[in-house]
Amino acid sequence: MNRRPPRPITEEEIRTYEEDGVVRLEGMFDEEWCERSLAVTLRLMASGQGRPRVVTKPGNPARFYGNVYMSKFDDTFLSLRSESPAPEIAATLMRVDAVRFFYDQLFVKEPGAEAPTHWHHDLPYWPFRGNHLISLWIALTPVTRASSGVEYLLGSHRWPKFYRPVTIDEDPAFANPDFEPCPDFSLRRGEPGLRFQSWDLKPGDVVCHHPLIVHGAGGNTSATQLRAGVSIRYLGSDVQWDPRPYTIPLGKPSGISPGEFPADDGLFPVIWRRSP
Ligand SMILES: O=C(O)CCC(=O)C(=O)O
Repeated sequence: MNRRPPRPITEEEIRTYEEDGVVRLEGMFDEEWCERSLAVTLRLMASGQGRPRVVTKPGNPARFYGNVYMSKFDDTFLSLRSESPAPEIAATLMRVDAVRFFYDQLFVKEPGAEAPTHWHHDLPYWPFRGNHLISLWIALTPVTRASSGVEYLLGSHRWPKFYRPVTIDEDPAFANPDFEPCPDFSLRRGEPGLRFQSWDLKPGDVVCHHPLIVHGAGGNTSATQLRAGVSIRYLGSDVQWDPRPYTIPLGKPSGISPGEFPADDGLFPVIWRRSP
């Protein structure tokens, strides 16, 4: 299994990430990473282990399945977060010399699963402020728009917006009434200024996105193709602890006050440093 990106990330790719809020990098994770991670994913879906969230629509058993913190109990996901190319890619795109792990999350849509991924951006779910939070959505299966490829609104990470979080199962524990609901941008295609982007992906491709880029996805309209991705989230250096209500319950970083960098090596371990 490859530990480093198979080629250097280019300055142009870093600038694309900065300007658009998202960049797709092809072929970053080898077949063994994808096969092993997918095998564990299927086992978790069958066993119910972890903190699954599952959404189906009436009369259709096909699931939109999510899980979080798999690396806390599974060795494959532990190595994927720490010993794969992922942390180096994160550090390079954020232009930082070290990254801390935040959490990992599975997003799987079985063939025919109708539930959409509601349009949202990620930062309102998290007890942080800052720019150095990045998600690497690693494709474990082939992905197309038809099989629910995630769509991104390019440049939306610079909008002056902070939309109300909405989980896949619309958990009210996240529905912060202080924030406006995120519009359903799929109804606004063709509107000037909205630049939609999604990619067909092969296993091992990765889409890296900024915490404020607005994104969403339709259901999986393929009758045969499972769509599975794992999002690994990392922190860089400008992040500030911002314990707002309605954010994910992480525990409190020890000895950290609001506004400070969350330097808690237990909760957010440093897992990658640039070699001198
Ligand atoms: O895979 C999906 O449907 C959603 C992914 C997502 O929202 C994320 O990675 O932040």
